[in-house]
Amino acid sequence: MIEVNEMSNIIKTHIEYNLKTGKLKGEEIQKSSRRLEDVKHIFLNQKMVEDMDPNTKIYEVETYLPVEEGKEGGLFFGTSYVYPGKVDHEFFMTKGHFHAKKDTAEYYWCIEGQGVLLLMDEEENIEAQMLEKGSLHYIPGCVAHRIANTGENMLVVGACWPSDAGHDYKTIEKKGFSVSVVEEDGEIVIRERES
Ligand code: PAN
Ligand code: ZN
Repeated sequence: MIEVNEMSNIIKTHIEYNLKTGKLKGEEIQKSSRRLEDVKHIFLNQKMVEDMDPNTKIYEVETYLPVEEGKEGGLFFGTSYVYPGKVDHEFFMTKGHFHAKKDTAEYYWCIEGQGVLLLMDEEENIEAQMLEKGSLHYIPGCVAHRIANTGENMLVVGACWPSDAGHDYKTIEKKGFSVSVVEEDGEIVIRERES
């Protein structure tokens, strides 16, 4: 291998991205986790939620935010890990959101696992895309997005989005998604929500 001359101005970046696992490493990487008690309202069967351990892990996110949140022209990067599991028939999933600056897009790609990406526009039209290792997903602006883990192992999804996009969780908290990702007779089904 050709060695890098120490006097050259080639620098190493201080962020590592594991291409196999999606893991981000480095001092600037932020981590957050969502347990059942943090996201309990997203699930249909609230009675079942009450019977489960509130500490059940639902998902974790690692983010690299190299510029200030809200700055125009920058990009953010992240890896989301959704645990396998269900509340009643409904698969574990992320809260989901529109971007606060509505017309901002995002890329998702599936690193590991199996799942469904739910996309919902402002008229509540739904598109469900299959997440499987290597799948790439372009999420247009003004479209809410949520991922559900329909497999038996961790679902790992990478993301890249504009640093001025922000997150609007309130609209989804109030209206919800118009469909759920559920298991029915051993099959994965996109079901209209009644409530
Ligand atoms: C992702 C999501 C991440 C967690 O990085 O923020 O998957 O989902 P919630 O934000 O819905 O809890 C993204 O879409 N950023 O814009
Ligand atoms: Zn987003």
